Amino acid sequence: CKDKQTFSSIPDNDNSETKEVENQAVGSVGSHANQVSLDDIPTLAFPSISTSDFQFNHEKAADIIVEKVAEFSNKFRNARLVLVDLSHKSKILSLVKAKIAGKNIDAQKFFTHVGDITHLYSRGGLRCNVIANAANWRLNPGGGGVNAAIFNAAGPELESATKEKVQSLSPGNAAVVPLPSSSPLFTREGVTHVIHVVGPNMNPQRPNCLNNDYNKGCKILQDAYTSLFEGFASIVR
Ligand code: AR6
Repeated sequence: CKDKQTFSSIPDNDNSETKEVENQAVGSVGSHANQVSLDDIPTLAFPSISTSDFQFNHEKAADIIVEKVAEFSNKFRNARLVLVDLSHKSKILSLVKAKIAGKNIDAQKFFTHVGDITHLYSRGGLRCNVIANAANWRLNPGGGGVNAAIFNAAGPELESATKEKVQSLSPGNAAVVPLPSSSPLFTREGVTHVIHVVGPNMNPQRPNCLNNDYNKGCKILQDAYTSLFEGFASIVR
C-alpha cells in the first residue's frame, strides 16, 4: 500500500496518460519519494456487463454502473476503476459519463476509457493490473465480444487457470483468476488477474434468458457489479 497521494494529472477517456504523479506522503524521504508512477496504482478495467450480446437495456445498465461505482469507488483508498469500451461512439460510455456528472465520485478513482481491453497498456498507455471479462456461465473461451478477445489475448494459460479455480458461474457472480506470468496479457499488458463476471441475459438465443424481466435483471446486474468490485477489493487488500 502507498501513502496518501494527490494526483497532478488525471487520465481521461483519451488514449494517453501522464505516468508520474506527485506523492504528498507524510514522512516520505529520498529522491524517489515524491514520484509515484500511475503504473503502480491498482486499477480495474471493466467492460459494460450484459449490454451487447446479452442485450440488456443501456439506460438501466448505465444507472446500475453509476450506482455501484458510487458505492465502491470512494472505498478504495488507492485504486482506480475504469469503464472501457471499444468506440468513441459507445452509447454506454456516453450514458455513464452523463449520469455520473454531479455525483460525489472522485474523478481520479473512476473514469472511462476508449480502447481494446486486451491492449490497454501497449496501445493506450493505461496500466490496469486487473481486467474484468463479461463471461458466459460455462466460462468457455470463444463466443464473441470481450470474452473471446480476452481468452484469445491471454492464451491457453487463462483457460487452464480458470478451470483450476472454478467450473461455472451463475448470473450475478464473479470469479477472480490469477493470470500465470507466462500469459501474453501478463507480459505485454501487466495484467495479473482476470475477473470473470456473468451478467443477466436478455438475448433469447443465449442460455438463462430473462425474457425482459427487468426486476430480476436489474437485481442480477447489481449483484454482478457488487461481486466484481468485491473481487477487485480482495486483490487490492
Ligand atoms: N475491449 C473493450 N470492450 C469490449 C471489447 C474489447 N475487446 N469487446 C467488446 N467490448 P459483450 P455481454 C464491449 O457482448 O453483453 C460472449 O459471447 C462491448 O462493446 O462482450 O455481457 C460471452 O461468452 C460491450 O460494451 O458481453 C457471453 O456469452 C461490452 O464489452 C456473452 O457474450 C460487453 O459486450 C456476454 O454478453
